[in-house]
Amino acid sequence: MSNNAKVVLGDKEYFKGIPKIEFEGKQSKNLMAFKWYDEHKLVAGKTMKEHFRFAIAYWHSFCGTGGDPFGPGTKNFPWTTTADPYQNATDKMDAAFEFITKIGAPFYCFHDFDLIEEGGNLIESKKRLDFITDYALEKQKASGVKLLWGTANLFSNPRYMNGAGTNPDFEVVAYAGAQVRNALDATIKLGGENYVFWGGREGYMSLLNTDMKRELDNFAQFLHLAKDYARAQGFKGNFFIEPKPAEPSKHQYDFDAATVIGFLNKYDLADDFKLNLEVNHATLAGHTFTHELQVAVDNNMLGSIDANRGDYQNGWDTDQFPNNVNELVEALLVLLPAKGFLGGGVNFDAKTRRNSTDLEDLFYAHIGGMDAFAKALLVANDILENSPYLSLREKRYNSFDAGKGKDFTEGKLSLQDLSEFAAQHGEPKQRSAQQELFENIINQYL
Ligand code: XLS
Ligand code: NI
Ligand code: NI
Repeated sequence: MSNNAKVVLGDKEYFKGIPKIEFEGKQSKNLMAFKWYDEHKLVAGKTMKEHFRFAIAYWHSFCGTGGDPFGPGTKNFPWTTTADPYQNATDKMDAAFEFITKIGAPFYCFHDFDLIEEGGNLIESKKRLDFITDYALEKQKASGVKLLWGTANLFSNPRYMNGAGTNPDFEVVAYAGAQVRNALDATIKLGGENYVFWGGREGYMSLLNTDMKRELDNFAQFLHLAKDYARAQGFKGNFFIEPKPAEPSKHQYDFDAATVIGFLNKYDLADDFKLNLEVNHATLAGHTFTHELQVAVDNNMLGSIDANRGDYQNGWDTDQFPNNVNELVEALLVLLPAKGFLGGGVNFDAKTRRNSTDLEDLFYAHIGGMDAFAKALLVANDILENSPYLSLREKRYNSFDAGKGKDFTEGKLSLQDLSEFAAQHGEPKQRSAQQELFENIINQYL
């Protein structure tokens, strides 16, 4: 069955010769087709489309031309050809919606100034955003593509070099507030389902010149103002904080899932704010992605994910497209039983390599990422439904299911009771954790 997306073009076709990408199955040799991602396929009661809610990241796919500290961009995007920011923004949006509808993703995500270049002052910036969001509204209507989340870029402009909401200077905090207000307006206008805060400069380069407590208190205050404003405008979606331990700052306050959950609870923000977890941010924090997912799920805080992967030999956010099915199976073994995201989906916060310079590469990258998730979903579901995986894990805890173990769980025992029990039973019998057996189950179902 063909996917539902309707290809929406502007005045011209940017990805010429590339048709709408269809599901053709594993036996297909067509490189421009899905082998595993069939948006209609039902898995554990939901279609693949509903499970993932895939979103395309505006910044990487349509803005980033591949510049790095050692050289300029390499990608000659045919939609950034004029000096007029308005024309550029319109062309870029035509290209974006052409791509999004050809790949068949139901959602997209943006930073305010991915859509259109920031103006010289707040008034001009607001005017530009009003213009481009009018156009985005038309494009969304024509295509059925929806906005998964919007956000404000509070890290690129030099004014934010010392932070935005955590800046030691109130003038900068206020400016950031104005920018967030406009980004919230844009998100709400476009029916955005969520709103993200990622704090690349909300942290420090040196603790010597930093009053961490004051910055965190201010940050919480800032988030409260943003939330109150959006709620007053009728925004019903979730706010997400996206943890990352470092880069560009030496230390970022939203270090990892556990740190952010502690922060949200401390400052009374946990009802409105959930987490947007990114794979490569987890690994930078010294965790597996699965660990971060589990922390979020266990705290009922899993809002959304930014899909990508890091490089195990590099210590930074390489934002490569996901392709490791084995690791994704482990992630889905956490996600599937959790029954989905709190409002979010799977956003490809990933970029093609600097030397992947063909327009086709953007398609291969997303096809690969979507297929990897789809295949992992099938495997994870098979494991959960047909293997002894869950029961083996439960069995490790069965001493708490009855008798004194159960009494302990229910708070019925004292430390004195534990002593008596231990005295009666003596040295506990050794019980294997069977790690290799658990690992084998994944390979068996791959
Ligand atoms: C950067 C972040 C960023 C957020 C949105 O590392 O992943 O892209 O997702 O601001
Ligand atoms: Ni991200
Ligand atoms: Ni990132």
